[in-house]
Amino acid sequence: MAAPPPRNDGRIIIHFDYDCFYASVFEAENPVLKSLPLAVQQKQIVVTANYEGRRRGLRKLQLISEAKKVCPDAVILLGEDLTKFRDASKALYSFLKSFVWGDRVEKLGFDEVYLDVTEMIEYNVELLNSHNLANSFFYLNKLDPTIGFAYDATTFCGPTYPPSPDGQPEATITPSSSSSDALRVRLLVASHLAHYLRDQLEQQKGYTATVGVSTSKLLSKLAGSVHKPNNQTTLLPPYTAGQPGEESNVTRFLDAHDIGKVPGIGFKLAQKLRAHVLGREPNSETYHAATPGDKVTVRQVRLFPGMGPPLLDKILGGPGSPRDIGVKVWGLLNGVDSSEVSQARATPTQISIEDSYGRLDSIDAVRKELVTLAGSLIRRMRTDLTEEEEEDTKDSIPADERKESRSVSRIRWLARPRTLRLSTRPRPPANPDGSRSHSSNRISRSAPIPPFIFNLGDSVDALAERLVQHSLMSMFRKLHPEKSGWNLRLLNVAVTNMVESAGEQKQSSGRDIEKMFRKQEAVLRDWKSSSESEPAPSQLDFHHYQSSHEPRSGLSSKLAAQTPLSYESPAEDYQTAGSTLCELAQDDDDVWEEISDDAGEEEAILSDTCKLCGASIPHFAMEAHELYHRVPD
Ligand code: TTP
Ligand code: MG
Repeated sequence: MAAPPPRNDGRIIIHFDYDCFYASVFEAENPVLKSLPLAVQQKQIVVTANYEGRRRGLRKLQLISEAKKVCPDAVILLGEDLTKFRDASKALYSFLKSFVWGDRVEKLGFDEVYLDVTEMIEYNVELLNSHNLANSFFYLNKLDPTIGFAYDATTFCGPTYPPSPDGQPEATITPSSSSSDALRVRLLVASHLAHYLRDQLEQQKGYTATVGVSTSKLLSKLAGSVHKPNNQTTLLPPYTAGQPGEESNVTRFLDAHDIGKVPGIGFKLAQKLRAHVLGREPNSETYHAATPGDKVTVRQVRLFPGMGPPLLDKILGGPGSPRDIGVKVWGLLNGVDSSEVSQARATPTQISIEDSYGRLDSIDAVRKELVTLAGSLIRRMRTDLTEEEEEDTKDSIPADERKESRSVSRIRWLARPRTLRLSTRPRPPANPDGSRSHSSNRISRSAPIPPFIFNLGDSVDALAERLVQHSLMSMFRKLHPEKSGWNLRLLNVAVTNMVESAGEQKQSSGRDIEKMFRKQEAVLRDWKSSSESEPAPSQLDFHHYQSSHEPRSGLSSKLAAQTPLSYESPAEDYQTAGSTLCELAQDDDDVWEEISDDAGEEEAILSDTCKLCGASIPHFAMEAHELYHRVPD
C-alpha cells in the first residue's frame, strides 16, 4: 500500500445542507405548513417531504399514489416551477455570506453551501483569554467589537465525531507545540460559529440546516451528514496518526463509509472500485451499494493489496478520465482534499433555459417554444446580469439648471454574454421492433449575440420575438436542415462567454453581493407585472400539451444560471465536494463548435440507476430526478 498523501489542515470549512429544502421553502412562505405532513410533487413523485411528513411515512422519490396511501391527509404541493427554490437558495446564500470574512463562500446546487471561515476563526482564536474561556466572545466584525456573540470556549458546541464523553471540558488552551491541539481549538471555536449561523438562519430566515465542521470540503460535507436534521457535527483531531499503527480520526471516520458515499467518487468510479475489490461486477441496480453483498467500504479499497495512485490509475483511468485520477482518488480515500472553496462571483458564467417535450415536430411549434424560452432567458439576464446604479447628478448638471441636488437611478449591465447557444435533443428513431432507445445526445450550435438583446428600453416580448427571428430560427435550421422528420425531446437556449463590464472587473472580487441580490429583487419586481400578465411558461406548455393530447414528459420551464459558485457540471453539482474529478464534465467554453455531440450531457435514463449520483430511481421518477441534477443554480 502506498503512503497516504500529506495533509494540509490549514483551513476551517463549514458545510451547510438545508433540511428538506423544497418543503422548507413552502413552509417559509406559509408557516402553518410546518405542523402538517407536507410533500412536494414533481410529475408523479414526491421529491421531498417535511419532517412531519417523513414521520408519517412520506419519503423522497415516493410515488404520489403511495404517499396518499400512507398519509391520506398529506398536503401535496406542486414543485415543478423552480423559481421560488432558486430565489430562496440565492437569498440564503447571500445571508450566510454576509457573515463570512472574505469571498470564499460556495454554493453547491440549490441547498448546499461551503463557508471558508479560516480568517474569522484565526482572529477569534488569537483573542481567546485562556483564563476565562467559559465567557468568551466571538467577534464577527473586526471593526466593531460589539458585533458578535458570547460563547463557552471550554467545550465544543454540538455533537462531534467521535462523540465526546459527556460533561468533559474539551478545550485545553495552553501554549502547546502540538498541531493537533491548535487544530482542536480552531475547530472548537468554529463549532460555536456554526451553531450561531444555524441559529441565525432559523431565527431570521426560518430555515434549518445540517452542518459539518472540518478542514476541507470533503470532510466537512461528510461530517455534516452524521447528525440529521437540524444539527451539526465537528470532526475532531487528531487528523494525522501519531504513532505507527495508530489511526487518525479522519481515517476512522472515512473508513466506515461506503465507497460510493465519498464526495468526488461518482457512481461510475465507485462501481469500478467495487468490481476491483469484489473481483466481480457489482449489482448495477445498487443504490450507493445498499445491496448488502455489494457494500465496499473506503477501508476495503484503501487497504486492498497494492493500492495506491498507480493501481487506481489502472482501475479508473481510460479515455475521458483526468490524467491524475489515481492521485486524486488516493487523496480522497485518505481524507485529503485540497480543493478550495471558490470565491463568490457577482455574475453567473452562463444562463440557460430549457424545456422538455413529449412531442415537438413542427417548425411552428418550435418557433413558438423558442419565443417562450427566449423571453424567459432575457428576463433572467435582466435579473442576474444588471444592477441599478445610483448617480448623483449634482456635478453633471450645469449650475444654472440645477434646482436641487438629486440622484437618479439607472440600470446597467454588470456583464454581457458574447455567445448565444441553441441546443436540441432529438428523440431517437424507433427500432425495428418498435422499441425506442432512451439514449440520445444533445446537439448544439452557437453564434454571436446580437447587440439589441441588451436594449433595456425594449419590452422582453419584443426582444424575444426579434431574437428568434434574427438568430434562433436560423441556428435551428442549421441544426435540423430537414423541414420535417425530426422530433425533439428538448430545447435549450443559453447565453455564455460572459464578459464583465468595465469598472465591474476592477472591483469584482470585492463586490457587495448582498447589494446585488437586493437589486435583483428590485429589478425583478419591475418586470414582474408584465410577466405576470401573461401565462407563465409552464402554463403555456401545459395548454400546448393538453390541446395536443400528448403525454407531457417535460416539466415546467427550467432556468439554469451556472456560476463558479457551483460546479461546472450537473453531475458534480450533486455528487462531489470540490474535487476536480468530473465524470460528466460540461465544457462551457467550446463556444464556437459546429454541431457537436455533447457526450457530457448524455441521457441519464439508460437504466433505473441514475448515472450521475448512483441513486436507484424508479423509471417514472427519472425525469424529475434528472432535472434536479441539471439545474444547479
Ligand atoms: P436533498 O438535499 O437530497 O433533500 P432535502 O433537502 O429535501 O432533504 P434532506 O433534509 O435529507 O437534506 O435535495 C434538495 C432538494 O432537491 C430537495 O428538497 C428536492 C430536490 N430534489 C429533486 O428535485 N429531485 C431529486 O431527485 C432529489 C433527490 C431532490
Ligand atoms: Mg438538503
